[in-house]
Amino acid sequence: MGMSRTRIRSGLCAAFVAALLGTGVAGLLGCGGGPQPLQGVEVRAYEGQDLSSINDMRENSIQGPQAVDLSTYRLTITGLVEQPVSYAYADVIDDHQLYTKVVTLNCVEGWSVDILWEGVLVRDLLNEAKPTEDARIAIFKCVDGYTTSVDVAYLQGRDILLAYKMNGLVLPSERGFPFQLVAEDKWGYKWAKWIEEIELSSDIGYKGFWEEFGYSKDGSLSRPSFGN
Ligand SMILES: Nc1nc2c(c(=O)[nH]1)N[C@H]1C(S)=C(S)[C@@H](COP(=O)(O)O)O[C@H]1N2
Ligand SMILES: [Mo]
Repeated sequence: MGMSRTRIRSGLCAAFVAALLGTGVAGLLGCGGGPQPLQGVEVRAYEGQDLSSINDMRENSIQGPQAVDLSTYRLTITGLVEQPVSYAYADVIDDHQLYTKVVTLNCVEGWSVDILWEGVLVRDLLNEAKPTEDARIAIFKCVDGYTTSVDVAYLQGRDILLAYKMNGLVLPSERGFPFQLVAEDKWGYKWAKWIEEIELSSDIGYKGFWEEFGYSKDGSLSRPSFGN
C-alpha cells in the first residue's frame, strides 16, 4: 500500500519534470527535499540595492538568440589542460558550490545593467581541468560562433562567475542560456553567452570576435575599450 503510493508519487514527479523539459528549468528541480521553485518572478532589489530588469538589456548578439538543447549540451574545458573535462548542464550546477553577486554589465554602446548573478566559480571548473603551466588565456567559445578571451590569471586570481541565473531566474535563451561569463570589471563583449567550450591556450595574441575589429584584448572597464 505504502509502496504503491510512493511509486505513484515518484511517477508524478517524473512526469512533472518531463513536462518541464525544454523550458530550461528541468534539472534544477529535485523531487522531495527543499522548497520547489514555481514559475519565477524576477528579483528587482537585493540587500537594499535596486537591480535592473532582464528586459533592460539590449539584444544585439552577432547571430541573435540561440536555442540550446540541454539533452545534447556539454560544457567542455579543452586545450592546455592536464584533464580535459566535459560537463552536462546539471553537472556544472549540482556538483559545484553556487554563489551570487550583483555585478554591472557595461556595453561599449553606452548602456549598463546591475544584475544579481548566480553561478559557479570559473576557477572551480578550471581546477578540475588543471591548466598546464603554459596556459595563459582562456578562450570562451559560444554556440553562435562568438569567441572572446580573458587571462587565466584573471580567472584564477578572482571570484569570476559562470552564471546560469540572473535576478533569480534561469537565464532566458536571449540572455545566454545555459551559461554566461560574468566578466566583472570588463566591457560587455567579454561576457560570453551560450558558452560551450573553454579552451586554454598559450597564444596571448589571440583575438576574439570583437577584438578582431580592434576592441581591446584585455577589455578592462578602466581602460579605453578600443585599441590595445
Ligand atoms: N555568444 C555571444 N556572447 C556575447 C555576445 C554575442 O554576440 N554572442 N555579445 C556580447 C556583448 S557585445 C555584450 S554587451 C553582452 C550583452 O549581453 P546581453 O545581449 O545579454 O545584454 O553579451 C556579450 N556576449
Ligand atoms: Mo556589447
